[in-house]
Order: sequence, then structure tokens, then C-alpha cells
Amino acid sequence: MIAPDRMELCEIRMPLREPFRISSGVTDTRRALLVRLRDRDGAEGWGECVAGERPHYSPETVDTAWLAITQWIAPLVLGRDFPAPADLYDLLDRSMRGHRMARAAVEMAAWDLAARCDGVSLSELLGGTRSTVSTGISLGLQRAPDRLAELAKEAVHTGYRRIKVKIAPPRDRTELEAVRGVIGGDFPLSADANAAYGPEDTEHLIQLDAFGLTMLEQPFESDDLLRHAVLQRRLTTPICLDESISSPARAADMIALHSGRIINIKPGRVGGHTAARAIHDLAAAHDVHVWCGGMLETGIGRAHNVALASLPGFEFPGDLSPSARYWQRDIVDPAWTMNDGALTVPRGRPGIGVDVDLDYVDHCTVRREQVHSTDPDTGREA
Ligand code: OSB
Ligand code: MG
Repeated sequence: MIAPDRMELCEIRMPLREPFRISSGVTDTRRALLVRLRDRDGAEGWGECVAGERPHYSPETVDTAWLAITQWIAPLVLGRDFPAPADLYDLLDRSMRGHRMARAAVEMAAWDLAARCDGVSLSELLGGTRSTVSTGISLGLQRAPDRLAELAKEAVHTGYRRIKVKIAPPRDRTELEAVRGVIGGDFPLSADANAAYGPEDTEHLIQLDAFGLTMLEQPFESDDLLRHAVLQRRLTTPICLDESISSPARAADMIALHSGRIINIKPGRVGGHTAARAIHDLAAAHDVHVWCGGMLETGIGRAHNVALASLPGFEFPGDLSPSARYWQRDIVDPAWTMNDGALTVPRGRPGIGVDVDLDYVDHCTVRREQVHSTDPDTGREA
């Protein structure tokens, strides 16, 4: 049972070591919204919202999530008892539409809280079985194909088990050629378009089959399940959907329509671990592959992704780079490190398995708000 009683929201700013550019925009300083959920006994759980600074990847942003959490989500969940985090997910799902990134930040904090109260690791509570999760790197758009090739080569030497490159027309083929030139024809390589193409690019996309990609991620707009299905019929390369899969229902639609063969699961995008696990189970039942994506998370969001990726269905390496790839200094202790192309799942520690460096979080914080449960009769703090 969990009984969340109050929460603290803080927005931190973390400069990325290198700006990260995708077809829909660039991030140089990550604004991250952290949720610290607490119960009456002082137990706590942490979550991180994956919404971006601007509505490029999805309609949600840090600011819409802040509003959604303080105005609607917190009043719903604080001061109530939940037998399990899935019940908190169900309440939110029944009570509001959209705002899944905002909901996920709170729902995932609830999973951490539940795991800590039970004295088990989040991985165990979720049903994870792996003690390590393999890692792939996601390389942003670069100023020149040579630079991209250089980074790809470096990534192979660092031990990454898969390379994903961001692509956009018109340089996609030159870039993939340059990367294949340095990593060879067999090294696992995928490409992520972040919806940079449209159905009119179909003939062009079919030519990308020549690069032997493990998958082509999100070529079309997120709403375009039907057009993805039409494209998949003509493409040998499996389509992987990311932005399109906003919920278990959209995953079911993708499977029914054959809009792709692989799903990039990000718990922070779909409403949290409950929905992420439902998608994982649904995919397994339909021979669809899944893997765990990333959203340039700090060490807290990464801990959640690592725990989820320890579930048996996560076969492909995840976008789960070590802390040092993104940050000069991460907000968790220990920071995430990569050994032999994998991160270790902290299964011996309760909850997310890393400590939050409160002093450093304070140092990075630009906005903070406390929300308490209120008495439904008086509207006053309970
Ligand atoms: O499409 O997977 C994506 C980062 C921000 C927004 C969208 C995406 C990404 C990544 C980064 O690919 C993956 C990572 O966190 O390393
Ligand atoms: Mg993606």
C-alpha cells in the first residue's frame, strides 16, 4: 500500500556536454522537472518528467507538465491510499485525458515509493529479471557526415552495442554511408527520423533498405499509424514507433494495423511504468519487439528506465548511455557508468537504487513548489 501525502516539484537546469539536435529541434540545456513524492511516515519516491522545453517531440512541455501536476494530478493523488502504483495509474487514467508525461512523473515516483516501502528494488517490483541492461548510443544530427562518422567510430570503441543516428532529409543517405564506412556492414545500426518525413518520401525511404538498418524509427508524424502501415508493407527494414505510441491503446492499434514491428518504450512518454509494462506484455503476445528509449534524462529518469529495461522482453540495447555522456555531473550517487556496453541494474538496493544528491539538485533548481494534500471539506491542508 502507498499513501502519498505531499509532493515537491522542482525544475532544474542541466547544461548538456554537447547540444543534442534532432530533426524537430535542439537541446543545449535540459530543463528537467523532478517530483519527490512523500508519505506520512517520511518515505519518499522520485520521478522525472521527460517533457521537453518546447513542443517539438510531443505537445507536452516542462511548463504544461508543471501546470498539470500542480493543478490536477497532485489534488487527485495526495491524501489517498492506493493498494499499488497501478491503482494510482488507473485513477489518473479515468480522471483526465492526455498529459501522459506529467502523469508519468508522478506515477513513476509512486513506483519508487512503493518499492522503497516494500524494501525491494524497483526492478524486482516491476518484474525485472536482468542484472545488466545493454546500451546503445543515440547520436544527434551533426554539422557534417564526417563528424557523425567520427562519433560513431568512437562509440564502437567505447563499447556501445548499437548505434542510432538521427536522420532528416536531404543528407540522410550521405550520413548513413559515412557511418557504415567506419563501423562496417554488420554492426547494429538504426536511424531515428523524429517524424521528419511524409508519405511523399516513400520511394526515398525504400532506398534506405540498402543500409541494413536494424530499424527505422518514427519516419512519419505521430498520428499517422495508417501511413506507417502502408510504408511498412513496402519496406524491408522494420519500422519502430516512438512518438506514435502514447499509450497501450496506441500500441494495440499499431499491432492491429501492422504500422511497424518494433516499439520504443519510454515509460515517461506513456503515462508511467504501469502503461509501459502493459505495452511490453502486449508486444510479447504479438511477436512485436520492444526496447527502452531515452529522453536525455538525468540520473533519476535513467534509473527508472534501467529498472524497466530489466524486464525480459527488452531485447535490443536501450538508449541508456552512462551519466558522463550527457552531464559534467549527474544528480545521483553513484552516477551511471557503462561496463562492457551495459549498465548494472541496482537490484540489491531498494527503489530506484541510486541516491539523489540533494545539495546538487538545490544548486541546479530554478523553481520549486510544495503541494500538500487538502481536506476535501475545508480545502485546507490536511
Ligand atoms: O526520439 O528517441 C528520441 C532525445 C530527445 C527526444 C527524443 C529522442 C531522444 C533520443 C535521446 O534519441 C536518447 C537518449 O536519451 O540518449
Ligand atoms: Mg525516437
